[in-house]
Amino acid sequence: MNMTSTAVSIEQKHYSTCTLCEAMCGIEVTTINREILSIVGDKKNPFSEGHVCPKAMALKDLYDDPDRIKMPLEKTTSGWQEISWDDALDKVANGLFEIQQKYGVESVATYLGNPNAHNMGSILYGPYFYRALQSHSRFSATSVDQLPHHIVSRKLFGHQSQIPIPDIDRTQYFMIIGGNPLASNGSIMTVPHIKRRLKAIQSRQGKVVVVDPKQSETADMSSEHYFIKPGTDALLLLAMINTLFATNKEAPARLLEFAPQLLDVKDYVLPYTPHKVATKIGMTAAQIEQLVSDFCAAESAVCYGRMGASVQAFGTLTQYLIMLFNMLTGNLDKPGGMMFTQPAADFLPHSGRGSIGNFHTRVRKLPAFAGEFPVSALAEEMTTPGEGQIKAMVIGAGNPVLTTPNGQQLDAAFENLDFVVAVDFYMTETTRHANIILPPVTALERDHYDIVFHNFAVRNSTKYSPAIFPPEANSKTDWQIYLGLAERLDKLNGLPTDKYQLLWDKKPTGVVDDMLQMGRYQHAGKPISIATLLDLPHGIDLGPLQADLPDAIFHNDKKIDMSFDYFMPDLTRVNKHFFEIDLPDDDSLQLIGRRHLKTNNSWLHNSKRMVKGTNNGLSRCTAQIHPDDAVKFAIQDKQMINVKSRVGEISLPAEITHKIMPGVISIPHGWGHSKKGMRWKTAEQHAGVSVNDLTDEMVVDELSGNAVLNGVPVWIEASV
Ligand SMILES: Nc1nc2c(c(=O)[nH]1)N[C@H]1C(S)=C(S)[C@@H](COP(=O)(O)OP(=O)(O)OC[C@H]3O[C@@H](n4cnc5c(=O)[nH]c(N)nc54)[C@H](O)[C@@H]3O)O[C@H]1N2
Ligand SMILES: Nc1nc2c(c(=O)[nH]1)N[C@H]1C(S)=C(S)[C@@H](COP(=O)(O)OP(=O)(O)OC[C@H]3O[C@@H](n4cnc5c(=O)[nH]c(N)nc54)[C@H](O)[C@@H]3O)O[C@H]1N2
Ligand code: SF4
Ligand SMILES: [Mo]
Repeated sequence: MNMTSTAVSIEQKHYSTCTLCEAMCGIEVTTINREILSIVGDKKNPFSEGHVCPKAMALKDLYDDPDRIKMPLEKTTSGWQEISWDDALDKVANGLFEIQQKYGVESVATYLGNPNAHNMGSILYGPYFYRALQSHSRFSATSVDQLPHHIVSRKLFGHQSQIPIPDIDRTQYFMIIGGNPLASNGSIMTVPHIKRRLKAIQSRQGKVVVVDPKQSETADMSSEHYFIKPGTDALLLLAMINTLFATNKEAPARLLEFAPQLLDVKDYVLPYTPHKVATKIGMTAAQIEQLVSDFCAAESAVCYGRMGASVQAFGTLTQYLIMLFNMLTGNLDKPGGMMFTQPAADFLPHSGRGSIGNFHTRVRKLPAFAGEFPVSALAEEMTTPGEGQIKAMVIGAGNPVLTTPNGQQLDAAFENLDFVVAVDFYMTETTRHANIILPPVTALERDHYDIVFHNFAVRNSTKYSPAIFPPEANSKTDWQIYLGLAERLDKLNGLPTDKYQLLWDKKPTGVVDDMLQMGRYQHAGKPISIATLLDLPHGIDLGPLQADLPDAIFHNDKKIDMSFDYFMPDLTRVNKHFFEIDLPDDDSLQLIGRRHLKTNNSWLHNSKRMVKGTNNGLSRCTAQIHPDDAVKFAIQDKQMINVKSRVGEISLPAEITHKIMPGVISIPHGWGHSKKGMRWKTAEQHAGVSVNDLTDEMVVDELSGNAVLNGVPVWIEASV
């Protein structure tokens, strides 16, 4: 395409994929020259069939955003200065190298944020950079999120990413514990048009059952909703499994062949009768028994747990018990149950299976998983002197000041560092600490294949989306930034750099092409390749999920490793927490999180389209409390309240609603754009406050080191 100003303007349609959440919606993007005119759902996309949510248009807003950084910036005594890419990459590589020379390799740490998972360039070429850095000081958003799922899959099935997915289109009973897919559009369950699919379950006489301390949007449309006290899901699952055995409903069917010790679970769950746990969790014994009975009576059923179930004090045990419950009822690897996907480009054989606890953090001795430390330990690793202290950080696509526990502390800890680099196109609460910002292009300007999310999809499918614009002079993608830094670092370290030319030439797309051609699917008699997908721009449907045991198991003996020795000792902690310590009957509330359809963690608030709209005259950043608690603490609707925790205090408007369980308070994350020195004007006008100024970095799920963002004790009072 001729891009000069004298060129004739031609309107073009491109078929691409939205990368904002996990749903992988196909989009039709209409452009003229380098302008995006519109983004609508791609009706011919066989996977998403035209569905998009309001966020799809945010891709245009990101692309057009005048606040977006397009050239590298260096912080100088006279403010931020634009510098050339070569200069910036040289300065970053030299800066990191010098710190490592002075303080050792571990003194340079990295934090990877959520958007990396949606970015094939970062996934495939980012690792060359981490290897070149040679530092074990690695952190990511995994430990404020899905870490428990990885550990459970690593242990049971032998690979951290071999996570089974609800077979939503064929199930007759869908139990959702701590997920709100109507707002999140699904997570570890790539599923466009969730609402239609949940309704379809109900119209085929199936049930959608939600267990959540909030009557969420998903609970609103469910067949049944049960309130549960935050952080008590492990007890519910223990009692559900107890009931299975007590009523002789365990029916593992063919799974015993792959998990011969499965029925030994019985001994561990004996003490946890529904009567014993009922008041602790806020449900009745009869309700628990009925849930189990209904689940077992359904032709197919699946129990699925997400954020609310994972990012809490017993998140890892909860996810493990969820998997056991699915197995004991014969619903793993069965249509309508939890199933493994069969991706076309399978990265699992080419990626680390996930090492557990090989090393520990320096200060608090929290375990690493898959080479990453829990992010709850990041600030103390920056501020505690001694060998291995973090002196420099590279932040890639993350905003941990707003998204990780005790954000204020982390914000202050950044001031201690000698050198900070951010790979990001916004100047955020976190990236404002950088010495140099390296801004990549936005999603639609780079080639895209969903390496991760095709693996978690509710149907097998494949699709490749080339960048909708040719690269602009002076623009770089994430992978070009990472590879440029890796090559420079290897050179500085005196290591051979011959491999790089091959990598530059191959590009991440070439790697995906290899994976596709090595894969299990053919199209028109030939292995699927990038060329096939370029000819079929809407993608290819590869059918429903297939039974995949024992092939899906990565352990050498092709058996599911029950790993009782690893998970069950955590029952001691459960007993202590719930049954041995008399909790003082204080006035604390339990803090939980929530998402809104028009947010994406911390970074879509600079789109006017995403922040506009009213919530009864309130911003979206409110504290939802039950009317009983409003009376107890003399709080009026919309009144400003102070919310305090061990680590901090925030003030925000109260929103009084019956939709929240008494004793619980719900505050969304990703807000709090009121610090000095950011450059996102719209976000700053809709600042809100950061709930992670309340969450506590010292309280973790001890089995995994995962943060506890749900079930945090807080105290409230009306602001004076
Ligand atoms: N209290 C509470 N806290 C939470 C949660 C919660 O439920 N409650 N949820 C947690 C969860 S699940 C997650 S995943 C984390 C997310 O936590 P983070 O990943 O730390 O934060 P994000 O807000 O996703 O920030 C993403 C950053 O990446 C930048 N970015 C976007 N696209 C790209 C790109 O293509 N390349 C590059 N280089 N940068 C890009 C954005 O500008 C933004 O600055 O938050 C967690 N925090
Ligand atoms: N619109 C939008 N979509 C998103 C995101 C976003 O920020 N905005 N973020 C994306 C990311 S990074 C992720 S990880 C996914 C997350 O997707 P989901 O896992 O669906 O997360 P949430 O929407 O936060 O829903 C969590 C639910 O758990 C409930 N809950 C809280 N504590 C507990 C508890 O102790 N027990 C139980 N049973 N329930 C509890 C909450 O009330 C809430 O309804 O969403 C993704 N999609
Ligand atoms: S549901 Fe997710 S993938 Fe689909 S349009 Fe919305 S943000 Fe994009
Ligand atoms: Mo997440």
